[in-house]
Amino acid sequence: MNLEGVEILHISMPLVGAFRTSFGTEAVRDTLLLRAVADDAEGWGECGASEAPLYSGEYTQGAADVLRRHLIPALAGVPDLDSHGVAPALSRFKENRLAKAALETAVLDADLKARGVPLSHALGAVRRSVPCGVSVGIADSIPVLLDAVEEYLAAGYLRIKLKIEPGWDIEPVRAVRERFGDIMLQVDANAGYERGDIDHLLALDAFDLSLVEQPLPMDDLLGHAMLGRRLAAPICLDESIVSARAAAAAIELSACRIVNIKPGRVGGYLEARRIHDVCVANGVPVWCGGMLETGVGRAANVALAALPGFTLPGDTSASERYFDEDLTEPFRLVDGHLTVPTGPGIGVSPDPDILAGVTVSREWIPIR
Ligand code: OSB
Ligand code: MG
Repeated sequence: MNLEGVEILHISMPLVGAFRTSFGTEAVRDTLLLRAVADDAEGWGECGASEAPLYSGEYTQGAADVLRRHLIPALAGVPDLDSHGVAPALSRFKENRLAKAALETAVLDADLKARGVPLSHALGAVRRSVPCGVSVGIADSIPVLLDAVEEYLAAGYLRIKLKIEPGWDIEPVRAVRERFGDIMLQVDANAGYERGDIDHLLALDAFDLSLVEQPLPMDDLLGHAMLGRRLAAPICLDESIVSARAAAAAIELSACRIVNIKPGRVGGYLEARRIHDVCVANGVPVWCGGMLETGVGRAANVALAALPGFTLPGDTSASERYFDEDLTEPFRLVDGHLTVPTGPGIGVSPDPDILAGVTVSREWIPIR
């Protein structure tokens, strides 16, 4: 493909409700969209970064900076560039996976749109719709939490994930289990605990959880293995799994029995696919995580979630769980599922008028 340049759009979209996790509260989706322009098509990629570096070391303005100074210019002069050439062209730059993923996805979308191939098909999807869960933030009180969970169950979500942190764990989980009975229930600590909390975390085993996501720091695979020897619920890793190599190591070390695959966190959909393959080969179930994406990122996540190893419901929730007005045709929950887009590439593009209304700034980076 002949790539002419990439536009960096900084967007700001209010969330329908503030989303609180152990690392902070997000009330606005503040991130980047990238528009890759080739001579025969254009493609879109959404960055997983937020305004502050709280989930990982990346943040929106930092991602914009590394993209404009280093990553986008590095695509110049790559012979016969296609989506598979993006990661190798960027590999000498360390880390910055959320930024790299956004760029690779924009190029991949342009490439697939030019060839008329849906992303789901390119990745090897086997499903037309995917089962969906919902991630429920830390609430001000248990009654407020129970109301939120009740609403999501009424909407049809197939499993509930509760965000936990020290001081908001056993009691909210107990309250949800007692009130709603035999639902599929899991928790996510976003690395909010330490090894000294292991005895405390074992109390979660009273509630028949489907999994406990990333209780310990991202670099503590050994701690997760130690906890995993004592906890009955399977440990699922999110932040720790930054690559297929990390996934293979975590599995070999028994640091997890389930993996949350977030394409942004691992540098893109092609690496996400490799992690899926590593997990399938080892009998490890995977599910698709989320970063509060707009319809642009959601479309691609839903395509990934249609691969055969994604046997658990993902954090691929409907548009209305995040935004009053999404950038694309809204994703709607039907019997607890979202439909996999069938159009070329990611199958969607942002509505130009809606996009204009949420765009804070835009910058064109030519590739010469
Ligand atoms: O840890 O899975 C996480 C959102 C932002 C950052 C990290 C996480 C999350 C979520 C929400 O849990 C997932 C979603 O609905 O997009
Ligand atoms: Mg998580």
